[in-house]
Amino acid sequence: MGRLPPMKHPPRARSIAIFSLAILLALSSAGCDSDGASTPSGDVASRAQRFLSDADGRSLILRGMNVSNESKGSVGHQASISEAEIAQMSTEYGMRFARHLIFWGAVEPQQGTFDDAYLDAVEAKLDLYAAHGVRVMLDMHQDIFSFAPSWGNGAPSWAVEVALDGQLPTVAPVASWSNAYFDPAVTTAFDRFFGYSGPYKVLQDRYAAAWQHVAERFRDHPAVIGFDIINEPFPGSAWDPIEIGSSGFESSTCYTFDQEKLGPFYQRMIDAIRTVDPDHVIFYEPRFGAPGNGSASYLPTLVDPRRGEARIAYAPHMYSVSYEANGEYRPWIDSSVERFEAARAREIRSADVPLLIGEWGLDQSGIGGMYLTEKEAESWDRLNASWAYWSYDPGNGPSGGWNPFYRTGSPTVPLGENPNADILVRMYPLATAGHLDSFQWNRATRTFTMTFDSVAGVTDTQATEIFLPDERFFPNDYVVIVGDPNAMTTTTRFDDAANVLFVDVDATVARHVITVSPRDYLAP
Ligand code: IDC
Repeated sequence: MGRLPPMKHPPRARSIAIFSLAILLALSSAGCDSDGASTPSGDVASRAQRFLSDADGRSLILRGMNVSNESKGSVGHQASISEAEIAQMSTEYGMRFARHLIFWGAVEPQQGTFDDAYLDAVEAKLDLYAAHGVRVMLDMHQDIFSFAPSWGNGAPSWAVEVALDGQLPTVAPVASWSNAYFDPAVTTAFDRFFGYSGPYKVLQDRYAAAWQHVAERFRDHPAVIGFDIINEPFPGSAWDPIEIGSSGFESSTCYTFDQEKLGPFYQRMIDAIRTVDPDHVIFYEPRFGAPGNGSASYLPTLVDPRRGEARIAYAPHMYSVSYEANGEYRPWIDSSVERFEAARAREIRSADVPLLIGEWGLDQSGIGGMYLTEKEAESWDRLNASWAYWSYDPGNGPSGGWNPFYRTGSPTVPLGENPNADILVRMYPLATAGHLDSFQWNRATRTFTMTFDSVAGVTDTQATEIFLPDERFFPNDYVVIVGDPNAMTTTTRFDDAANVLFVDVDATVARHVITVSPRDYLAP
């Protein structure tokens, strides 16, 4: 064990690497167990977890916010997040990722006509993210299918007219926004969108064209790492209410929806995007509904037609139905977090894709809100998941419902913190120079631990970067312990301006353990 004091170094220039996925399959037994016996083909348990990675081959964990809910209804559908806010989010809170909302209805307001002024404004925001080391996934958002009057957001009104044979029906007001999915017009629009047949084929064909336009426009932008094909695809008339609360069952009508409608839709979109952009990561989500509360997704494995290894990643959402309905915690909510964790772990193993929780969040003011927030955050750490919290809308003030941050009006410290910020701001490995095995942030003891394995060509040339807001977590200093047998060759340096700890380990050692703790906790 070697104990290394933190060393202060001048900030290192940060650049956004061109994104690539490293091949990180377990090299060990390749089809054989330790006795040399063959394991059944398709056994994915022995496969190492796949991560998003940077151009240097380091495993990335992306953490940040959905930006933003307000753009659903703001003028020009733009987010108001400022450069000062982005800067504070990145350096002070470690939010170096944005799931940035865009909308089909804003991209293609008239059939066949793209609004490039809209995309210019999106690009201006992307420039700000890039300047502050924030990576971005563009999310083609929708709720309740469309921007058509009284519907929700997403598709242009013309698409509703196509889906409903020239009509533009209104959607009846509902107590809770997502109940509008069950409006007959909305259900029919989704059936026809995902049905991909007859005169309704044009819906997916135009959606693909819109994605091609967006991908072509932003494929060279340094902030952009990938594209989230569609937000929360609703199964339409295949919706199965019995599934909620279960782990999922294959006789559900949603099984057929996933297999025969949603899977082929995703494959069509992947194939379309790949004609203009071979490199960015394409993210897909399970259907809206039960999977978000812990049930299985039945999606087929998607194929990436690009040359080289696949760059497809999984971006599911988690919202406890019970907490949403009751506005407070109930003990059985724990089991939906556990089912969610198990289902997602199984699905990423079987599809062999990286995991990013694209949305999660709740109203912290309900009883048990903080407890549930922490329960989920710890689950994401156990899954080695990237995430984006819902959402970045810092307008609600210090008592603010879901928001961890609110606007103070100060130009120097533009954001103030709500109580849940204390859970959302965590230590985590930004980039691991090797294959990440596990990591954990213990808020009570302020102790961070990570374990990773050496990867040739990465561990020997790159440093591991850990988000470490030293003044926030360690007012009395901290201690870094690198648990390599040969720790004398380990060096650390700390970028004070960026709040990043760099650790160089000895690449000849197979496995590395790094612990960061308060100095007075470990070294009195
Ligand atoms: C919610 C917003 C809310 C808005 C509603 C409909 O918080 O103000 O009225 O959308 O546009 C999702 C959606 C996401 C939701 C979020 C929280 O992807 O758009 O935002 N949520 O309800 N799925 C499950 C939850």
